[in-house]
Order: sequence, then C-alpha cells, then structure tokens
Amino acid sequence: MKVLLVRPRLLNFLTVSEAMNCEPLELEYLYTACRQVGVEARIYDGILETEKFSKRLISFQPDVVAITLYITQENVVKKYISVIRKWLPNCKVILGGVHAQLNFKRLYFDGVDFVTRSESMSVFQQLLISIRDHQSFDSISGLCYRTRSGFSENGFSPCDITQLPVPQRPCLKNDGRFRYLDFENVATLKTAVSCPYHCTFCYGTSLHGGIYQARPISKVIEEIETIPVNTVFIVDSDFLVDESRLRAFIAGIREKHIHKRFICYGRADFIVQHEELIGELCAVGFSYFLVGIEGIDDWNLCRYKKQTSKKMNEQCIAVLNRCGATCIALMIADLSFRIRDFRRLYQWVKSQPLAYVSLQILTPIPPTRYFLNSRNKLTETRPEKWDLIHPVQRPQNMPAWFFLFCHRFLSVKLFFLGRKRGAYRFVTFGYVIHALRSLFRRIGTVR
Ligand code: B12
Ligand code: SF4
Repeated sequence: MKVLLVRPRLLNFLTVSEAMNCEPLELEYLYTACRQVGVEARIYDGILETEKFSKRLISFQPDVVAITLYITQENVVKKYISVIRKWLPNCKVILGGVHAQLNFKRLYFDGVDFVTRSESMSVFQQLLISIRDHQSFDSISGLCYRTRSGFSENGFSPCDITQLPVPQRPCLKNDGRFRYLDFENVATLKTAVSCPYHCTFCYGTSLHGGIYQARPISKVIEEIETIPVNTVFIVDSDFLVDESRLRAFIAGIREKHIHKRFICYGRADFIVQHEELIGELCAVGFSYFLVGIEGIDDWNLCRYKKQTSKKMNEQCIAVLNRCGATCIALMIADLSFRIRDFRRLYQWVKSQPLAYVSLQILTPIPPTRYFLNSRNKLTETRPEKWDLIHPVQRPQNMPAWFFLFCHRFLSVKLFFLGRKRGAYRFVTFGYVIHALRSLFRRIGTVR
C-alpha cells in the first residue's frame, strides 16, 4: 500500500513572504505512523513544492492520499481532489487535521472518502489497515466515512497524546527552508494539546475535546535530542502552563547538554507571576515568547475573557525585556475600532520596548463561542478570507474597505517601527527576490 501525504498550497501573504515557513510536522507524524505499519509513504508539501501535483500522483501511484488542512485551504483542497479523481479515480482520499477535528461536516466534499477527527496516529494506522484489508470502519474513533447514503460519523473520544510516536522528520533540513521571522532552520515541536483557558475567540482551546493534555517531559526531551537544527518552535497553544513541568524541562535540557534556541507561546499573567522561571528558561535558550497581548483596553480583554489587563501586558513586556527575551506581541484589530483606536494602538506599541507585533483582525472561526454569537453577521463566505487579515463581518464604525486600509497601514507602520528597533533583519532585497522567485515556481502546481 502507498500513501501520499499532502499539505496544500495556499498563496497568501504568509506563504508568499515565507516569513513563517513551518516544518509540516503533522505530515511527518503521519509519515512515521505509515512506516510503523509497513506502509510506503511520501510527502508532498504544497507550501514549498515546485513539482506539479499531478506529476507526483502519476509517478508515485498512491492507493491513498491523506490531506491536512486549515480553514483557509478548503477551496484549494477541492482542486487537489479533482486532480486526484482525474488521474487516480480509485484512490482513497482522507482529510484530517485541526480544521477537520471540529468542522468535519464542512468537509464532505465530492471525492472525499474519509474525514478524521482524531489526533491519534494509531487511529490513522487502523484506518489504513481497514482500507487495505477491506475491513469495517465502524469502530474507528472519530472517523467520518462515506457510505451509499451519505457520511456515517463514528463517536469521538480524545486520544491519549502520550501515545504519539517520536516523529521522523524527513522534511527537516539545514538549508534555510523553514524559518520563523529572523530565525532560520527552525523545527516544530508539539508538547501539548488544547489550552486550559477559554478565550471567546480562540479555536485552539476546543481541540482534543477541549481537554488540555501535556506529553511527559522525558518524551519531549527525547524528541528534542533527535532534532537536527538549532531552533525549535514549540507550537503548543500555551507552553507556559505548569511551573513544575517547566522546571523539569529546564532540568532535562541541562542534563542532556542541549544547546538550542526555543520559541514558544505563553500568557502575560504567567510571565508576570514567574519572572525568575522565565529567566531560567532564557538561560537554557528561550528567546522569542509569543504573547497574546490582544488589546490595550481592559474592557476588550474582559469581553474576550482573556483574564489579563493592560497593566499586566505592560508588566509582561517589561519582564521579558529584563530577561533579555523578545516579546512577539499578538494583537487584535477589533471590529469596533475607529481611526483613533488604530492610532492609539500604534502610540502604545511605540511606548513599549516592542519590536515584533502581529496584528490580526478579530475573526470568528467556526465553531468558537465568538463564531456562534456572530454567525448571522458574516459578510464573507470564501474560506480563504479566514486568514485573520481580512474582516469577515462588517466593522462597526467604518466601511470594511476602510477598516482593511487602516489595518494594512498600521501593519506597515509597525513593520517599519520594528525594523528601526532591530527586527525583521531577514527582509533584504535579496530575500524579496528569492521569495518572488519561489512564488513563480509554485504557480500552477495545483494541477
Ligand atoms: C504553527 C502554526 C502555524 C504555522 C504553520 C504550521 C503548519 N504546520 O502549517 C504558521 C505560523 C505559518 C501558521 C499560519 C496560519 N495559521 Co496556524 N497555527 C499554528 C499552530 C500554533 C500549531 C500548528 C502545528 O504545527 N501543530 C503541530 C501539528 C503536529 O499538530 P496538528 O496540526 O494538530 O496535527 C496533529 C493532528 O491534527 C493530526 N493531523 C493533522 N493533519 C492530519 C491529516 C490527516 C489525514 C490525519 C489523519 C491526521 C492529521 O495529526 C497530528 C498529530 O497528532 C496552531 C495552533 C495550535 N496550537 O494547534 C495554529 C492554527 C492551526 N493556525 C490557524 C490559522 C487560522 C492559521 C492561518 C490561516 C492564519 C494565521 N494568520 O495564523 C495561517 C495559514 C497558513 C497556511 N499554511 O495557509 C488556526 C486554524 C483554525 C482552523 N480551523 O483552520 C489555528 C488552530 C490557530 C487558532 N487558534 O486559531 N500557523
Ligand atoms: S487565546 Fe491563548 S490563552 Fe486564550 S484559550 Fe487560546 S491559547 Fe489559550
């Protein structure tokens, strides 16, 4: 049996600029799972591939194509499926990943045979074996499968993520293909799922049945030892959750003499309450902390159920600054913004020791609480616009086009402010030419 594992291409600002090109760890997990059960697997990473998809299909002749996707990639996935159906009509198509976990019903496209809701690799293996041996699918957790009368949906229970294998990383090379802003050669690492908090707009917290679960630190350290590059991006929605777990992490890094740089997500309140611990993390290599600052108005933070405040956010930036770390401030352009709010936000950033600010537009991702409360107000239906830099509902105090203009204008100003403060050093003339060249090479690959 042969399986082709696909991350779909999407040409948007993020992927074209290549400023955050992340390792396709989800595909590498699937690859590892295939190899464990003797299934031949290959990876087609549409984000980077320059070979046409049909060419890869024809040369590899897979029995199964497994595709991972985010909400923005729904339409491009339909195109991949039509290519599969054209060249390999009997090939089975499986969709999975974070978007499929909670939005499986949206993915019953023509040509799809299975949608998986589980993060479990043994569930994926069970599915492959059932396809190969023509067995029944009805005991596979969280599986949705096509029958003559539509899709049948099995019950889902979150898997035990301590059972995830240590992934092999065939895509990870020291050749600059994966970067996170100014860091080159970055690996991705997942040590936990979901998040113990419940901010109203957040999608990540509802994953894994809404239950936060962390992998044992011994396994995490074991995995880090296998990573062949110098920077590790820990992609847990919130890595800074449990003080004793973090102390065990620091001890493990020291004991194994690991010398790497780390990037992680964390909350402002935790950082403020644990300055000494943050200092220790920095001493073992943590350098970028992505913090959900979100806003500069307490009433907005309260509305988002963020459980932080403007004062706490400022204290957090000061703590990270004292520890010699870089705070990457994740901020929200709320749909209630007026021109003066965009201006205030800029003035506030200017008053803080911040170089990197990511400004996303408040976006209701299905099926978050925020989405359920605002679904009647949506003005956009194209899933690719759910990229957090387009308003998908009407801004309250200005026309959508003007809101978008204010967002872009402020983002450009923030970029130049950051650059003045030493950030975005990778954006050089040569880099822009390279990104454009690589864009042209990827045009036309979804055929
Ligand atoms: C790192 C990251 C990125 C990276 C890219 C990572 C990547 N691998 O492509 C960057 C920074 C570029 C990015 C960009 C975006 N991201 Co992002 N990102 C994340 C983050 C923090 C971690 C994702 C990750 O790498 N996890 C590690 C892997 C191993 O875990 P996993 O994907 O869950 O995979 C497991 C299972 O789901 C399963 N699985 C996955 N795929 C498949 C497929 C099959 C067939 C099967 C059987 C199983 C399976 O197996 C894996 C092992 O258990 C998540 C939040 C989070 N904590 O999950 C948001 C998140 C995935 N991103 C999100 C969004 C919206 C985006 C953007 C669209 C917008 C934006 N500006 O951020 C862009 C789109 C980029 C694009 N490619 O088009 C949303 C997705 C919401 C949704 N419903 O789709 C999330 C959940 C954030 C959030 N809270 O809203 N992102
Ligand atoms: S926004 Fe951050 S803290 Fe809030 S639920 Fe999501 S991951 Fe957790």
